[in-house]
Parts: sequence; structure tokens; C-alpha cells
Amino acid sequence: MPEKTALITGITGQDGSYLTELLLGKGYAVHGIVRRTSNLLRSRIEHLRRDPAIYDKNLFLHYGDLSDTTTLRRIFREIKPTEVYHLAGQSHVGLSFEMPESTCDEAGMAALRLLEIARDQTNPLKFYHASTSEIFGNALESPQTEETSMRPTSPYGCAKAFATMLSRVYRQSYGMFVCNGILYNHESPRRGENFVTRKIARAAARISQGLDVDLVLGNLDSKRDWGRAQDYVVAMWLMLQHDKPDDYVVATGETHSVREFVDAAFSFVDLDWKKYVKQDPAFDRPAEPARLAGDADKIRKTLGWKPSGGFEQLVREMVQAEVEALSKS
Ligand code: NAP
Ligand code: F7E
Repeated sequence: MPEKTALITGITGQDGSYLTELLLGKGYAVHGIVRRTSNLLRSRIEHLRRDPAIYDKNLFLHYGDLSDTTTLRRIFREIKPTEVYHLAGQSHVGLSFEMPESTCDEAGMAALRLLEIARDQTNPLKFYHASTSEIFGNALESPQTEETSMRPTSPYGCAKAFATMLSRVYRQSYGMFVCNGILYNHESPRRGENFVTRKIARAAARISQGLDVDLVLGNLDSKRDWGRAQDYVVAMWLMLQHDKPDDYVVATGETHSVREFVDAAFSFVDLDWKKYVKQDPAFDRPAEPARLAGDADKIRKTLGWKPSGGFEQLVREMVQAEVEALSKS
């Protein structure tokens, strides 16, 4: 039996899928919580679920929902996790303005439920909370550090700020091993299709093959600190291997605009983006964070983490993956 047992909420998401691969590679038993869905295909972890050497040997899936406390508690009791990675929840900032109540329940209250369950466990466990740069919102300083004050600008950011503060309170009040990973945007070919980077990469590939004629976006001037998701799950794991729990900013420190992402993606398929990209204010948000750029000095010095590759490489990887997927289909 593996010595380390991880429980991942949000295992079917972008980060959950990469983290699962990382932990399986390190010899963990990995348990994931999945929701009941009308379509059983869980595309990001399907390759693992179909592998008889992995599924039901080192990888186990449990039905559950963040709102269903009794089931979550039962899963903890049955598997006795040594590490919990809490990644699940509605993660789209724009949509959090349209469905604030469920977003706040999933991004905020669910962390409280899980921390309470973790507090009741008799076996020692380490807890990772997926915090975000969105807690800084209209930050008063740039770049932001672990000490920057929280000034969120969306329901999502507010809920994550609540859960981040709560995680600190549980660490300080009960001596629990709880870490906040304050992660800036991280992307990959597995990114959800309605996040801007994947939307752009997909459109560039499809337009280059004559499958689409245009790409409709919102604010092209928005800037983000974009890294690679594969690197960021390593940061999550490193936090739980350290001898003391803490909070860490995880970022590249470099910012680029949506326009720059578009330009790089379309250049990769030899297209002039200006001929294809349209703007529709329907994609604008009621408020946008200003100047989000992370200072990852602490995690670099304390845990030896650093991002691999740069902006150009990320864009290339994402567009390349879309082109390859089209050629296979
Ligand atoms: P994602 O791709 O949107 O995945 C979200 C996961 O949560 C999916 O597995 C989803 O399941 C699950 N989920 C949603 N609501 C649930 C519920 N009520 N009960 C159980 N599971 C539920 O997100 P991600 O990009 O991997 O991000 C992981 C976490 O990090 C999220 O909490 C996100 O807010 C946070 N974060 C992300 C970034 C980023 O740039 N990616 C940056 C900072 C923080 P289904 O597959 O069934 O939908
Ligand atoms: O938007 C602009 C949009 O939705 C990035 C989540 O993982 O990272 C992510 O949140 C920017 C914004 O990511 C479109 O207005 C323009 O300024 O890809 P996004 P996000 O909002 O930064 C943080 C750190 C998280 O924690 C979240 O979970 O791009 N933008 N046009 C657009 N955005 C979208 N989605 N679609 C557009 O058409």
C-alpha cells in the first residue's frame, strides 16, 4: 500500500488532472471526488480511468459534491487522506457575476466545510487551499506578495478571499497544516474552453483550417500574469512537503495583454489577427482587477520552485495542441 494518500476535490478540472498525474508518478494513492453528470466522459482524466494498471489500483474516484457535507465526511473517514488538495468549485470570474450565490458557496463556504471535516480527523493531514490572484483585485501595489492586502473585484474574488482568510485562521487557531497557494492565471491545452487563452488558441487553429471565420472577445487591453498549469501543480505539492505550513504566491512575474496573446497565437498559424478578431462588450465584466502581477520570491527561495518556459512557449504549446487535435479528428 502506498504510504501517502491524497484526496483531490476538482480532480476532473485542469489542475486536478495534472496534479493526479504528478502524484501517481510519485507513488501516491490518489482519490478524487467527482460530481454526478449526465455525460460520463471526464475527458481530462479519461486516459487514467481507462488504464487498468492505474484505475482502482492507485486511482480511485468517489461521487460527491461540495454542497454534500455528509458524503464528504464519509469519504474522509473511509480513505484517511494524508494530503488534501481542495481545487473544486466554479472558477470562472466573469460567470461569478451571473451566478454569485452558487459561486460563493463553492469557492467560499465549501472550504469551511472541508476545513471543519479536516479538523475532526484523528490522523494528521495536510491541506492545500486553491487561492488566487483574484483576492488582490484592485491591488494597491504591484507586484503583489503574500502580504498585499485583499481588494477583490468580483464575487469569485470575494469568496476566495474569505476562504483564504479562513484557511489562515484554521492554521493559526488549531495548529492545522493548511497552505494557501495564491496562484496567478495558469493555462494549458486542458484549460476550460471559455477561458480567454484556450478560446484564442482554439479559434486560431480553427480559423487557420477554415473551420471558423472569426473570434469574438471582450477586453483586449486586460493584462494577466500567465504561467503553465503543469508547473503550478508542482508548487501545490511542494507546499505540502515543507516542514511548516504557509501561504505562497505562485506566478511568473511577467504580464501580457489579451491582445499580445491573440497576436502570438495567430502569428503561430501565420494569420493576421486583425482580420479575424471582433470585440463584443457582452464579454466585458462589471469590474476588472488592475495590475495583477505576482512576486513569487518567497516560494522560489523557500521551496525552490520556479516556472519553466515563457509566454511564447505557453502560447505555442496551446495552439499546437489545438492544431494536433484538429488533425486527429
Ligand atoms: P476548473 O478546470 O474549472 O476545475 C474545477 C473543478 O471543480 C472541476 O473538477 C469541477 O468538476 C469541480 N467542481 C466544480 N463545482 C463542483 C461541485 N459543486 N462539487 C464538486 N466538484 C465541483 O479549475 P482549475 O483551473 O483546475 O482550477 C482549480 C482551482 O484553482 C479552482 O478552485 C480555481 O478557482 C483555482 N484557481 C485557478 C487558477 C487558474 O488560473 N486555473 C488560478 C488561481 C486559482 P466538473 O468537471 O464536474 O465541472
Ligand atoms: O480572463 C479577458 C477577461 O476568464 C482573462 C481563472 O482561472 O484566473 C482565471 O480568471 C482576461 C480577463 O481568466 C474574453 O476580461 C477578454 O480580463 O481567462 P479569463 P480570469 O478571469 O483571469 C484567475 C487567477 C482565477 O483564479 C480564475 O479561476 O481576459 N477577456 N475577452 C476574456 N475572458 C474570457 N473568459 N472570454 C473572453 O472572450
